[in-house]
Amino acid sequence: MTYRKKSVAIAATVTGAVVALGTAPAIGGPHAASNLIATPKFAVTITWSGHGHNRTANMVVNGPKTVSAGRVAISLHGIGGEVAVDVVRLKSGYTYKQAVTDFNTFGASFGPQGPSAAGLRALRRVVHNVTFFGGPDTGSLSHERATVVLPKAGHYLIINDSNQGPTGQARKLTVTPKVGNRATPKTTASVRAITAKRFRGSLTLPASGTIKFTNTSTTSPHFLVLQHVKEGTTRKQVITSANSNSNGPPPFAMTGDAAIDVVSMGRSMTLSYKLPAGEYAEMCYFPDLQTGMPHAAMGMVRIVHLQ
Ligand SMILES: [Cu+2]
Repeated sequence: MTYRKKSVAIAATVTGAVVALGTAPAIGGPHAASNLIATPKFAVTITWSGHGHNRTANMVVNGPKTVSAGRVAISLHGIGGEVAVDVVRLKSGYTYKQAVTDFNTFGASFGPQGPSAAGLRALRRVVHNVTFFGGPDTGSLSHERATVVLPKAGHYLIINDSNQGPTGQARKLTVTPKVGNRATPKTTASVRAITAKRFRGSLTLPASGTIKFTNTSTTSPHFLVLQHVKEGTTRKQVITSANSNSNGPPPFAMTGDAAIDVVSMGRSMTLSYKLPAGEYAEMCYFPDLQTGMPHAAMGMVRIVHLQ
């Protein structure tokens, strides 16, 4: 049972101006197969070791140091617990170290009344300075595959986001201008996160297959947790649980969850996974930029079925 309240997944985004530059991510254009170039592949293994406060997750990335702009594939293997990666780009003048500090400042600022004003400013600094292109989060699984789109040339980072937030470990990735088209993975369901902090899209998702996740919000990054729940569990029950302070798993939680790490506004990715069939709650725990409240507690929960 790995029901977790992800109140502090790292956030980030980009200014509207930069979003506007992103041409539509390669969504199934009719390209002749002969025009397609190979999709760069990264095999990422993250291993947990140690105990208690000394528990650390170490990331090893196998893959190219330089790729041309476009879609890249990430296969993620987690050993010893849930692991996550995200591909990010930082605004000039802002470092990954600053992002980690700001994120931890936000997380440490919670008191009985929620995060402090300084903590919320730190959260908004992260969101303002980091674009999250997404990545896989294994949840209860040990393997997941994802594809993310790196839209243009620049310096990117593959970050180890396994600690319910950034661990500080990152691998540099240089992206050169686009040189050709790459295949778009076949997906059989789609999930959209919208500005109103709700999920839209397919009500039936594959139990074993590939889904497309798009953040169409204009105001906030989002992520997606697919949590297996008992058949008949209502959206209201899940929202009530997200608002409670109890730490144990709620009575409706069942074994099996998979997740997508933070995705900035206007970005899209695919996730491939294998989970038990049944009823699931789609949830986002990204913190509200004004209050720090996790989106799920504000109603960002949707009931779907995997089959
Ligand atoms: Cu959200």
